[in-house]
Amino acid sequence: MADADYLERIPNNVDLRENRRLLRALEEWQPKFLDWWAEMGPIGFQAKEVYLRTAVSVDKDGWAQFGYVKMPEYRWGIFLAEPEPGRLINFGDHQGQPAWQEVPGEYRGILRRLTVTQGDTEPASVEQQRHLGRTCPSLYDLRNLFQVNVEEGRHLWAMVYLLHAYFGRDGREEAEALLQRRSGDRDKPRILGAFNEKTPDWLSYYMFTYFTDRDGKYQLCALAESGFDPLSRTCRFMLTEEAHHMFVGETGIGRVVQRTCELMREHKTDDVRKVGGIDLRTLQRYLNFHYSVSLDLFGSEVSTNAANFFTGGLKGRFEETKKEDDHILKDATYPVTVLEGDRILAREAPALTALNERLRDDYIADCARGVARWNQVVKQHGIDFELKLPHKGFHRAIGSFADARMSPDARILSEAEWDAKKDEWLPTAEDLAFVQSLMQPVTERGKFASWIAPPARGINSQPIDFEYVRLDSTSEGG
Ligand code: BYC
Repeated sequence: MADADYLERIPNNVDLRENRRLLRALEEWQPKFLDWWAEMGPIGFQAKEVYLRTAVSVDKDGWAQFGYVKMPEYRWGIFLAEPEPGRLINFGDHQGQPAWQEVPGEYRGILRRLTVTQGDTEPASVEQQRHLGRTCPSLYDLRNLFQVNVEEGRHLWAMVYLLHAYFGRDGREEAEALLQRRSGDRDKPRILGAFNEKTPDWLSYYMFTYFTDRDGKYQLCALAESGFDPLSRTCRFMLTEEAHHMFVGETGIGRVVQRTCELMREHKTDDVRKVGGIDLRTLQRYLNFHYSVSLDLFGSEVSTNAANFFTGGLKGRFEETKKEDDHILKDATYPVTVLEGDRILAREAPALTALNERLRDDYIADCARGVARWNQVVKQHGIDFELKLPHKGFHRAIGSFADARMSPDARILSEAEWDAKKDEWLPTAEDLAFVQSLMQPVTERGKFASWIAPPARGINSQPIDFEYVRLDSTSEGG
């Protein structure tokens, strides 16, 4: 195992120096990545010093270092978790065989597709968030946004490394294409639905980092089980960074809930819009939207792709090795929620084809835990309101519920009923305009916008009023 080579042009712990061909290929890709970052990365602030965490090794303690960095100078590197000597394939038809260090020929196509699909989400999210810096609610939040952005950039590097190192010419072409697709572009959109949606305001951003980044966690956990060892090790290290992204989402929404409740109490009103807050019903509508588009990211309830990924040993279940079954699942079943006519039924399906649904169910249970924590805040303020996850069939575009019209509490509706009610359940143009009207930048140290409470603590033990972004570090406009 090579030590982390932090001083190289491309920091890495994969011994790049010893593999001249790969090094050259990645060094050719690097300026294209930087061009993409300049064109599609955060607008403004590129010349400002930001207090960022950079991955410098894969040690559990001390894998990152904090310091002021200008984003284009961030050390995007390639880091894989330490290899586990003697690691085996733990599930599917190849169970018990040594994990693959090279791509098995028979799975080349599927593995490439999985790698590309994962890789595509990373630049997509940076593109979606590129306008947000200008309306930040505080320097603390601005820094967190940029931290997430540069790390998504690093996650793109992680997938591009795999494509270049293991998939030859096809891989190099895919790596180019990852820089050419654009979130929301009609002609060359990003691959998965949620990554073509807009993230127009900071409430959407927190919802995205809570719900959509959490899909990232579950997909990465499933890929970390892969029998293709380089993919597994890459995903394991990405998960260490991913935790912060979900923290930004959970605490972000929690702070909005907190502020809203404070305003409700202080002004004795539910209508906190008048006093510069975001009312709980609007929060619920945003939640409904982001949760439902994130549920789509798990694919159809019944999927032969998912069965093939598993049987081939390429993508496992969440916490595969902790499960006590045969890890082959040929005889097992799993209850899948589907729509038949206008009835919602739980049907036992073959466990192999139900793997998307199973991962989605693990994800739903995790989402519910954060919602319960936000509801605690509401309760502590003595307010009678509960945020809820809608039914998993609500507002879906993929799978059994894709063509259905359904209320959040799972009533099947006619088109006319849906049209009459949908504005109660999903953000309206007016909601978006109102939230947008609150998005006035707050960049004074230690100050926060009216609609969000300060965090409980700062980053890396720094005080809350720390200068997380040095806005006067150059003369470039913000
Ligand atoms: N939108 O059998 P099906 C993250 C396609 S997020 C559009 O139902 P399958 C991050 C599907 O591709 C994690 N298309 O599903 C978060 C297939 O197309 P083809 C990203 C969709 O294949 C925040 C067809 O429908 N990682 O890291 O079992 C910030 C039938 O597919 C969608 C991964 O997703 C959709 N929502 O599973 C930054 C892991 N859903 O083949 C980053 C890698 C399905 O007919 N990807 N389709 O052309 C996978 O494991 C699988 O591709 C999926 C879909 C789970 C996405």
